[in-house]
Amino acid sequence: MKERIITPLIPFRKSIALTLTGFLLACFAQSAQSNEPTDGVGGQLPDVTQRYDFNLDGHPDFVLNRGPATGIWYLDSIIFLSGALAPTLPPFGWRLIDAADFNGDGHPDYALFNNSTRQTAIWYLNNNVFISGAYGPTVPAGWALVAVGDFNGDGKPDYVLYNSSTRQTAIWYLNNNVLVSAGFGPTLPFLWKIVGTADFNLNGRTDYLLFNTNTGQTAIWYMSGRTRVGAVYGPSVGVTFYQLKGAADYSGEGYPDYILFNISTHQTLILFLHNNVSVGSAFGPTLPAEWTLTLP
Ligand SMILES: [Ca+2]
Ligand SMILES: [Ca+2]
Ligand SMILES: [Ca+2]
Ligand SMILES: [Ca+2]
Repeated sequence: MKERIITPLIPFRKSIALTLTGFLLACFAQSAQSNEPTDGVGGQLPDVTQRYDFNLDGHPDFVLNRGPATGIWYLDSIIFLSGALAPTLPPFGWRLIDAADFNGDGHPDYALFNNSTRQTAIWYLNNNVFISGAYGPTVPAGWALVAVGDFNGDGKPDYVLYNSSTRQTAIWYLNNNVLVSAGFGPTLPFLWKIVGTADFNLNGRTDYLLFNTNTGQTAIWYMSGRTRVGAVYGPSVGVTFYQLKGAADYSGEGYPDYILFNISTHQTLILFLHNNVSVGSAFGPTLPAEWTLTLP
């Protein structure tokens, strides 16, 4: 049974020992600080466009899902160009959490998380086509993979983990699918959750995008590595009609924008931002009835 579940993930590498050892070492010893970015590497801008640009035309796209099926909607800014089916996720607890280029071939890949086993996996894609899969580290009990972003400026996506009991975050620094080191990030306030990551103030450091599930308020936590160095409110998006799905630069001027999805009408809405300030909005395409927006 299990073999059948993991078939799409072969070849894979399991590294549970490395996972737990690395996590504990990093969490209980401060030596992991050596992995923090320095000013010397701070000038390298994370490519927020490429994160979700599946056909490599310079424009971020949408990832949709209908149950385990996924699809890509190719956009030119907020204009729908075409759609294509993408790989179907495995059964039994696997979810698509985020996308980024893990193996450095220029193509965004899927980051998957299994709610039951807490196993992570990377699905390497060429545009919308599944190439191969590999297991990433398994996260400890109580933790979940909630987002992906490059937090130490090495150009390689890292995991953002969240513990819903303690509301603590952690960053797991990866080399492709392999855990290199780990450390705690800031603890979220009650009722706030991480929606995604992006560099909102364009200082070359990846930031947290937070959402208050009670009030619909958004906030950006400016990060330096896994240290919070500032916090500002973004626009409130409410809790009634639109879900905040994530952020990427859809207007093409560099600043990440909010992507919202209306769960009733399936309309998408883009809030254009300059840093944390809303400078306009526009409707994007409306998704078909059975499909929901997954990414960004
Ligand atoms: Ca890739
Ligand atoms: Ca990294
Ligand atoms: Ca930043
Ligand atoms: Ca923008």
